[in-house]
Amino acid sequence: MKKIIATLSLIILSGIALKAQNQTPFLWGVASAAYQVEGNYQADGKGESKWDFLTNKVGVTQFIIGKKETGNVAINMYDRTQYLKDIQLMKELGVNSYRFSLDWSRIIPDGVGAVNEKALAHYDLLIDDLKVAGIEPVVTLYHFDYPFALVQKEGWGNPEMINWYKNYAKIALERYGKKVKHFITFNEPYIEFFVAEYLMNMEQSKEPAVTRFARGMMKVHREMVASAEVIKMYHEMNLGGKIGMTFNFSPCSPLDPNNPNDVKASALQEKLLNTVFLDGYFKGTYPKEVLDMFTKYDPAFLPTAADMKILAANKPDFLGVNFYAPALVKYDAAEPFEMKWMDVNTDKVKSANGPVRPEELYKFLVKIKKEYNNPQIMITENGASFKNNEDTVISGKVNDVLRADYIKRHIEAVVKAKKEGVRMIGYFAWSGWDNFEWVFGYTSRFGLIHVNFDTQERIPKQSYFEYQKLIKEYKN
Ligand code: IFM
Repeated sequence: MKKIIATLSLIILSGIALKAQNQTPFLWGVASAAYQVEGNYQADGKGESKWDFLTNKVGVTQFIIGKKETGNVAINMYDRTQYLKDIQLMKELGVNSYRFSLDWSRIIPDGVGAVNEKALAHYDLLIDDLKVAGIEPVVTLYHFDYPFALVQKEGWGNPEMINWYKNYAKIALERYGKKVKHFITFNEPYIEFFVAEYLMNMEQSKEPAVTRFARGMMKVHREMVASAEVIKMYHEMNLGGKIGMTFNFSPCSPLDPNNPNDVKASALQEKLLNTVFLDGYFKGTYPKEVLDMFTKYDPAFLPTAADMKILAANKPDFLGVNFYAPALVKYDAAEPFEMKWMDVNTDKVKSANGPVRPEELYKFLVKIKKEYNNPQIMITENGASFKNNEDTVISGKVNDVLRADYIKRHIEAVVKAKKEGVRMIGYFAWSGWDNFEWVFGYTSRFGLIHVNFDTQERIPKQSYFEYQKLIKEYKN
């Protein structure tokens, strides 16, 4: 009896202590995004989205993988019967949180007009179902996709987009703000505009690549401003949770440290890929070199003083870090900005996103701690897809040894950084399930759970069991 009372008091006391410090326990989770997993692309009055259009009408995957694939069915996670099974798989995995995104084109089908109650009710139920299972929802408001009606008005090329996004975000925050404790305003603006749009326009556009990159930066900048405004709105609502924005980061190093051209290219790429976002997000400034360069290539690139003031004044509660691989930078006069970094990988192991070097994640986290005043950091995505056949089902099992090893070593890097005082608040593996990988369609698998895209059958892979073990080991 005494023992039971002592244990109970300990539980209550640690609860009070966490509350007093306004802390939630460390979040161990898996991540996904609406267009990549939901399917059911016309259910409950959903409007057409940018990616519905790109996949169905433009056939964008054709340029990259030579065949047309869409997210029309994806992995069927809009369907409650399906997602309840997936919640069960998360429970068995041992995660205490799930990061997913809302689909703006479901909630406001034409982007700015009538609100679709059916879609709001769907996400309400999903959030409740997760909570019943003991899984905290971490909600991304925007992950690459938005209503097609707004694409027709130039999307982020139009300054009004900031207001349209704020209107949508307000509806979502008012509806879910009391039960969701972590929101993310945007996911990876760099990838959304530089890489995805660049890849998609490669064939058609006659403009030099550097100009297209610079135009992309103006759209990125608008998302940064929209994010800061929504952070302000959220703080004014006083809901007691946290809000941040997620960026993809790839710490840079020269491919050949003895080649001065590689060294110079790498220093510039570090600013373009990482510093520009960290400075913009935490300090409300952009590196001068980067500003000058974008203004040179796109004279319309003009962040105003008022924009920068909004960025500087509205501090996020945490930084969302998506880390896959560092960038090895090679000077190449023929490439945009005279450098190449994508597909540069001299390591033996080839992951789709670059070299597998968890120590670079550790160093990067420590660097943020030192240079940006030790902010709270959530690893909002970390994972890998390999160009081998480790995702093949053999006798009902998937032995993805490379992914299991990748997850293990990156978690160790996070734990090490945490021990050294980096304020880590969560780790999310990308992804829980194999899903629709944008321009690569269904050809690039990142899941801890294998999905048969024809039958929707799920098979937990070796990496799922490895993650399960690691969560148990590091939970406390
Ligand atoms: O699938 C994507 C995700 O949508 C954004 N971050 C990177 C993942 C893997 O490429």
